[in-house]
Amino acid sequence: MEDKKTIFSGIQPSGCVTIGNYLGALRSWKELQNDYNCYFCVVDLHAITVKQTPQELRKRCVELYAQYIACGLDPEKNVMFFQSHVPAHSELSWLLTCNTYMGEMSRMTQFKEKSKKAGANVGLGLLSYPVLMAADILLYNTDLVPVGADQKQHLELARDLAIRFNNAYSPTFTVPEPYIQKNGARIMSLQDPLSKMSKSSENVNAFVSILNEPDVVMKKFARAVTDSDNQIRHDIVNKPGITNLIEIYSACTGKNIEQIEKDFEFKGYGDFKKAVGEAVVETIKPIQDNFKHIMQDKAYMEKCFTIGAEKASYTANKTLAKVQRKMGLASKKL
Ligand code: AQP
Repeated sequence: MEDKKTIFSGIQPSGCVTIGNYLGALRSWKELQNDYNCYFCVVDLHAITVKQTPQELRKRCVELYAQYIACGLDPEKNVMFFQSHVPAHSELSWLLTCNTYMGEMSRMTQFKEKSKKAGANVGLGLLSYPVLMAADILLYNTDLVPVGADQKQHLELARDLAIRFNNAYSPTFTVPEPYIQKNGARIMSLQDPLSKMSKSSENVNAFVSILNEPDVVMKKFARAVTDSDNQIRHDIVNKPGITNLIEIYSACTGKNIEQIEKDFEFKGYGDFKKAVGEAVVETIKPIQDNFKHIMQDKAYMEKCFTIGAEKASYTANKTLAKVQRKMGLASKKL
């Protein structure tokens, strides 16, 4: 196990996992667990950068942990835990914040986008959250971070902070590299195919959750925004809606784009949307069965996330202690 490279990744419990999170992230994490030392975290501290209802958030945290297991992540092979159960994340985040410049935070694209939605009262957490993400990664001597295009800028910050700290004090952090996923699809919103599918979207027809019932999935695909020429052709510029559906169908069935275009050459959008819906229903059905089963065994989950937090804390606290010492914080022994 020691010779393997380390991977850290997490999803925020800001909603139920979508087919975007699954096809773009979780499904490939499942492949990684055999070849890497993996830390899979439910990043609940990230979710509170926007307003949450406490009871709902608490419920979503547990459900997300269960969804990790339902999607095939094995708590015995990986370190799987809740971010808030390992206080070193918040502590390192502050220490790194003191080594971060305002300018590098305010130019983050995701901050600019999310703060527009937040209006006049933009929370400070929304600005500083990439530093928390850097802390998440750097605590575990992470070699590789699986990232989608939208997270590249944040990983770049984690690298910059690691290099800056290593140069200012002495070599401490492993500088993480992006892990480019093999079949990492980027799934777009069903209502606005120019924006990515997001679990926290206000329009429930914009995303398909992995726990949606079959009839709900079929309806959402039937309502998916497309264009009017009725040709099933992959063309990201002129036909983003149908292109997104082709990508989803391809990710679920394993068929390539040319094959799909050929199979549906003489069919209309109605038939294709039905086929995509069915392929998604079939893909998520085993996950839903697993999820129901896991949610009935709370004792098992509790055992898994307690052990996960213990293992994570062991490594995280070692890194944190090193950083505290190097920065000159008060010693516990004289
Ligand atoms: N639409 C997507 N297609 C492919 N991959 C996606 N990911 C997210 N959306 C898509 C990948 O899922 C992982 C976890 O993401 P996250 O929950 O930490 O944050 P996010 O990227 O902001 O995901 P959401 O669903 O859009 O959450 P909200 O609505 O809260 O902002 C990441 O690996 C991401 O690349």
